[in-house]
Amino acid sequence: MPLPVRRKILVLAVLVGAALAFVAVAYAGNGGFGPETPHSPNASRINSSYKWIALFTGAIFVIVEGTLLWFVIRYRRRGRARTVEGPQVHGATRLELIWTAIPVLILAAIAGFIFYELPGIKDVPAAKAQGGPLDIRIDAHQFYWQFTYPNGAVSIDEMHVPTHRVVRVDIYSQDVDHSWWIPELGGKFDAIPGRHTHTWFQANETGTYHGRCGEFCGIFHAAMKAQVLAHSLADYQSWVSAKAGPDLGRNEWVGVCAKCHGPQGEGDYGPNITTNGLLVQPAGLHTLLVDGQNRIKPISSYMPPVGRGWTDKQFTALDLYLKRHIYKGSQSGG
Ligand code: HEC
Ligand SMILES: [Cu+2]
Repeated sequence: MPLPVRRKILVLAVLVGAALAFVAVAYAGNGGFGPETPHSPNASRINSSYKWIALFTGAIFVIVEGTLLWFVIRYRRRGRARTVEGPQVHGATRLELIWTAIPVLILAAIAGFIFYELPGIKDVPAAKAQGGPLDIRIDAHQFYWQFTYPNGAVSIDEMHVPTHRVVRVDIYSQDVDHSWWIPELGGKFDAIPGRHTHTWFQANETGTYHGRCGEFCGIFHAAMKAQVLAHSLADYQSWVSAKAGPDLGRNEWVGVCAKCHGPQGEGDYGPNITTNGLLVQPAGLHTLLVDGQNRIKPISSYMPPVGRGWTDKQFTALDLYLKRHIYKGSQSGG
């Protein structure tokens, strides 16, 4: 014997609950249902593809859920006994043809659109008028991004670029899989050890574009934030030729070591290193940075090979910074 249900209250509660759930999603801080506003031609093509697909999936959602609701109401029990069977229907050739043909057409429309947009997403524009793309090398490391500019300048976690310039990025990994992703500037590209991937973007206005590593890569994966700072051409040029060099040591400390050893080297996930003589013994330190280390068990105290692929200039800049600002022991090195 089914319990008497206060139907109206139930229906009302479900409707109010559903409405609240949608409101929460619409106001969520992630920008709601849609992707970020694009600021690069490839990103806006990805965005149009998203909208084109959303059009069909949205319509299908409304039709399917609408029909479901309609059937639930139209064919409700109306006091019939629970054991009574409904009419048995066999075959409906015309309906079956329709619901096969329509999805085929939808898939063709989606595939056609994507193939039309793809070259504009994937292919790096020749940018002849600009003298070719600006090439920046990306090295993904546990747990930071390293950017190398055509003049040899290096920055960590922050990429500086001029606006309105095609930037080609060549992506490498020095250890495990990572993934380069600045949503406002285009799609996601994996950094795979032993392989080389590339993508591009062209920032349409000055500003800061945020991204983060899109592939879980270890304990400090969440600290692998990347920022693209788009400047005017003059600001970019003065940064890359004059500012990048003097800031290198500090940026390496902040972007690489401080994430694990604390802002002053006082210790955090990694040990306190302020009085560790290695900080002022370049040769030993370089071996540690290139090989990584895991003396203190368990494996959770692993120091990755964070300096793999570094140039002499990078090591020198770090050595100088450590000596001046971090090392607190006696200068003999203990
Ligand atoms: C992902 C976290 C992480 C990062 C990044 C990191 N370290 Fe470490 N570091 C550790 C851990 C963990 C240990 C302890 C390793 C062990 O088990 O021996 C350590 C150990 C050390 C030691 C002591 C080694 C010894 O044998 O006495 C020094 C010196 C050091 N790190 C310097 C640095 C410097 C300089 C940087 C930046 C270039 C850096 N670390 C970046 C986690 C990190
Ligand atoms: Cu990563």
